[in-house]
Amino acid sequence: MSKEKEDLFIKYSSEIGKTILEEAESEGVIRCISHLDTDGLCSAGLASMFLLENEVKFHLTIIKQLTPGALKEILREKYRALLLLDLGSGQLDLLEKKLPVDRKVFIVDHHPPEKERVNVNIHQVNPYMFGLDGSIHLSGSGTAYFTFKDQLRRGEGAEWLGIVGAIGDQQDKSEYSSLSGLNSEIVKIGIEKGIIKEEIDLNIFGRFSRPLHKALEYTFQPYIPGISGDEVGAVTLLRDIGVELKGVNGDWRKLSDLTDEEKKKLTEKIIERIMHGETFSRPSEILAMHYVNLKEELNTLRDAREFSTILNACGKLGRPDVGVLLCLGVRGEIVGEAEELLIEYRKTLADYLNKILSFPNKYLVKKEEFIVISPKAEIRDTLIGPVSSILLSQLAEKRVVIGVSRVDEGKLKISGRARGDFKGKSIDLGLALREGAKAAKGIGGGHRMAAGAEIKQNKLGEFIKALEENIKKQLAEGDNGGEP
Ligand SMILES: [Mn+2]
Repeated sequence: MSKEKEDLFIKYSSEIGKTILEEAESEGVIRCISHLDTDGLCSAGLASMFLLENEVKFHLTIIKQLTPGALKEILREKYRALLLLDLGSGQLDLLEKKLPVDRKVFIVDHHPPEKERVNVNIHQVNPYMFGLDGSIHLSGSGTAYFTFKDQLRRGEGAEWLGIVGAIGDQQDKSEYSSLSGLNSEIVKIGIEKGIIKEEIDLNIFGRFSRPLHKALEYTFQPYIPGISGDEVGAVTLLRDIGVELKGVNGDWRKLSDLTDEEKKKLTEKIIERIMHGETFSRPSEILAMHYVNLKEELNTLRDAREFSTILNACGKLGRPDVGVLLCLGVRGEIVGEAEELLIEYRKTLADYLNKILSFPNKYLVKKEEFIVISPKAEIRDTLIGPVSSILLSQLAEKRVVIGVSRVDEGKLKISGRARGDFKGKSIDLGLALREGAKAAKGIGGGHRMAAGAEIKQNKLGEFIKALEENIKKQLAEGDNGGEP
């Protein structure tokens, strides 16, 4: 049944891709707008690849959100064809209201569409239109992949970008953190073409690229007590189990340099630590499905999770241009810039976490079902999402973390993260944030496990109250035989 839906989606997306190309060619240029996260950057990379290979001019901008203000500015320009990537489906009302009759918009997105029918100048590709779940089975870049793939002449690395985008949006929710649905269809095509390899290995960042003790120190998902964020702890653990830190040539050893025997010992030790620690991480999280780009020569860019993190750092630190160039296969100096951004990004996240966890009474507000990071923590708005994610992975007792960050104009940006399953139940955080934001006269929504909102600063109390009510309501309904 779902196969049929998938086939219909694939056929439809390819048709829209053809229409986009025809429109862009007849206009001579197309205006592209994409979202500032890994998935958005991969989507932008795929769209750029599609337009470059077909020799169509385009003007690309990466934005945080399609707000009324942002749309107004875009529509002030003279471009008549617009291509929205990894955004737009949640702003259909706004687009319909504001779009002049002589403009056409193409939306290639995977967020839940605001409504089914749209006016004739708005063309939308979205897995939800075919009953497919855009929160786990296909990302924005996956949607872009199916939209553009039949119009690509070379399409080198197109599958890779579809996969990295899905990883960036945390759609790796199947066994061993693997991809599913149409995402795994992209993986299959990549494997057939000989550019992608799947492998199950320790779930550690920097398998090919980082000294092992450093890689362990930087692993936060799963959170390993005494090792995550603790270089000395990581070195001690390796010494204890007799793993040499340096190889015979004097270079730091990486996870990929370990013998099977060493890897086995390390895995056992890590599982032991997790089981005895008071974190939520499950021992099974220590293994993960890894997606490897066989055509990539650089170790730092070969693993999909690592590539995704680098792109994320580029976006979050204000250099989406570096990210898009990486997606397009540009190497050389750009790689150095990206690696510096990653270092800065990790350091900033670690500093924030340190700050929050050192003064929990000052920066965290504990509610029955969730925990709030107070705006007093002064976390940069582009980093509040990742900080919430990491905090959730470290707090055993909570199902939801709500991060609140101040932005300009007296507004608050809210970024929530929820566990898929907690004490046998799950909630829809997108719905909860939408309801919370509604009560606070703001906007909100998103996916089940990751969602966001924007409200005025003086409305935080009302927002939290409505959010709490909605979460409790969802949990109560879950008792009555609703979705587990
Ligand atoms: Mn996305």
